[in-house]
Amino acid sequence: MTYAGEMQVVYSPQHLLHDPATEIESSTSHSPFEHTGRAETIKASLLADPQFAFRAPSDHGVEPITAVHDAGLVKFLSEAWAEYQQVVGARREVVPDLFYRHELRNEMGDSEEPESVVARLGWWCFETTTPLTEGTYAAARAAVDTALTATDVVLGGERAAYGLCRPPGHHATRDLYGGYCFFNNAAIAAHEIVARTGGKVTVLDVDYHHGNGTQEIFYDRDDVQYVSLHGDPRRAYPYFTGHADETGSGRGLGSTFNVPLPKRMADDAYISALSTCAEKIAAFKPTALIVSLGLDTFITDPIADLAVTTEGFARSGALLAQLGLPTIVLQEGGYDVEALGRNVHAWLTGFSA
Ligand code: SP5
Ligand code: ZN
Repeated sequence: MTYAGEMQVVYSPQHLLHDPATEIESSTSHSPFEHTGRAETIKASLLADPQFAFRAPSDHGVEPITAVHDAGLVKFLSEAWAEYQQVVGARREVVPDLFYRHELRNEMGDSEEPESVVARLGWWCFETTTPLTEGTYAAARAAVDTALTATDVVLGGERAAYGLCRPPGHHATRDLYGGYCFFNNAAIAAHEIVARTGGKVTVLDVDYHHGNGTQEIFYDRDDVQYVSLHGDPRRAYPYFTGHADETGSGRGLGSTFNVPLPKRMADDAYISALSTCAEKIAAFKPTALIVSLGLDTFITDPIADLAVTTEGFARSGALLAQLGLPTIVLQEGGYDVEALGRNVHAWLTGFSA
């Protein structure tokens, strides 16, 4: 049976293979905010509604990833956990002890990628909250395949598709992983659409946190627009990017648009900011839209400070549907797990209504 407003959902149980037990954050080691239960509660919420048709991702290989990321990052993530077990000792999960910073070698020239796995962790990772577990690489590859399969669905003629990506992607840069992200699912999908169709693409990032990775990957390009609204980096992770004066460089000048938001912003003001973003998108005239859908703007999210409600998510989806673009919605953050399933459901249902 098919339903009028049916939407394809791409989901893979492979995400369960990325299962860190701890996160080092705020100078403490605690159970991770980003955990397997997040994707499982979203899955359960959408499965309960026959409007959503589930499918598994298909294998797209590594080439779409290396089109966006340094091949060295892919190689490192494929081998680091196992190598660490051999060299350092048996560990459930692996985090860097130190990070490479260019200032360590001021006036000495830049370093090459080191050989030690401990040093390579600090070469490819930028922070401490993103542990590698035994199955992290397989899960991250499946998240990319999830994004690319949702992309196939939309390039095949569907109005929209949702990729239940986990781990998320928008903090991963060309060369670095972190912020719970390994491969930048949305950026890989956006580049793939440009490569396959020659059309322009917009990535609209509504996660609470600025998508520093997506911005960095497309900063000098004029074929992919990056639009983000997020907690002001003067108070919010990732702190070093996402200010309003970051607008792109070279050919990409004007193709990046950041809207930093104040604390406790609620639905009406949020929807007004989102409308401004929709106008920017319409002016760019993309052929497709990718939404990096974070629900951590929610009023009771444990690691954020905005005040969007479930109704605000439904209104957000409805507003963006008015752009009339083929749309691929990809899961990013959202950590109030009790509410996460119904918030994703509200957003997607608002879009489809
Ligand atoms: C994909 C995504 O949403 N990544 C977010 C990564 C944020 N990680 C660090 C968050 C630090 C929050 N500190 C708030 C303390 C609340 N106890
Ligand atoms: Zn986030």
